[in-house]
Amino acid sequence: MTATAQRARLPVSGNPIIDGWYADPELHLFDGCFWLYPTCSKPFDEQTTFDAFSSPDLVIWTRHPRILDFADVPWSTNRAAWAPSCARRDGRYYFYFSAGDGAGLGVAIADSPAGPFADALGKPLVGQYPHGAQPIDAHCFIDDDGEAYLYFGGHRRAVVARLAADMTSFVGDFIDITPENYVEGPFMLKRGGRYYFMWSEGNWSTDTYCAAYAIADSPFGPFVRAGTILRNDPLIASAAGHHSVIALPDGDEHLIAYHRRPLGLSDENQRVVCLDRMLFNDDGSIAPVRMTNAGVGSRRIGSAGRGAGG
Ligand code: FUB
Repeated sequence: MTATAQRARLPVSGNPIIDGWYADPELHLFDGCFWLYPTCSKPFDEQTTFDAFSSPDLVIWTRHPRILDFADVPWSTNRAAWAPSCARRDGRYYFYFSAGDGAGLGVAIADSPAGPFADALGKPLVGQYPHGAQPIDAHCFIDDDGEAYLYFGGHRRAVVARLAADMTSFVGDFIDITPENYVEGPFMLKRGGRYYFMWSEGNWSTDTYCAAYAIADSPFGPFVRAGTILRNDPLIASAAGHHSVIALPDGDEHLIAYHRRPLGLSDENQRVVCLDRMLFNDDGSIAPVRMTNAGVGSRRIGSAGRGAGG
């Protein structure tokens, strides 16, 4: 029985949640539908497109192929399509993506979360290495007051800048927010008025990969490393990292989407996308995530339900 067929029989997502090699998932809830934006995990020169996935319940996922194709993004160098981030503002969808292993971060726009996305600028949104941060792994965070921020950075440096209302330019300077041990994959979650900044550490192609976090009172930090939230489990999977988190509406339940390498495999691109619960301790700290094979329970959120990025 295929993984897809097995999932269809069960009221749980199962892990991995989708078939195929994918990594760096960013999970959203738009109008009651879950949307997943991952990297196609394959050799850099073959990474020329992005796929998205949608689900009404976290169990059955529909693939939306080629929501952005580097054939339509000439400055991309047509390789290394990595780690996208999607944000909605005023009914339009903004898709931030890495191109060319340092060629730049781009932004593309669509009227639907399924795309097709069109490159907005005809050039990188970020083409330099501010404070030494490689322009990869963008994450767009929209605060409760409507202000939008773009976090990004590889090569062990993280930066953030405020996005202008057009979502395709910046207001002010890039600020170096690099926490201890930071490598790549930044993500921001706001809970209880506090800013939980998260990132990946180690080497994504080995067992050293993991994810950690810090808490601050401002989206600009300062971010002091508070602990590890996701790491290998020799009984479940290795090289777990590069995650995103959504808060489900009506409660304080959080789901973490991340990639990991199935046990017994060693090719760096053999990465699969998984979902598990992320729990907070009473003092507001994040409990280490327990990776599972079952994943999370089926959820249906009414179309009024709006989660992260909604
Ligand atoms: O998937 C390509 C790269 O691997 C990402 O940009 C990194 O964060 C790492 O997950």
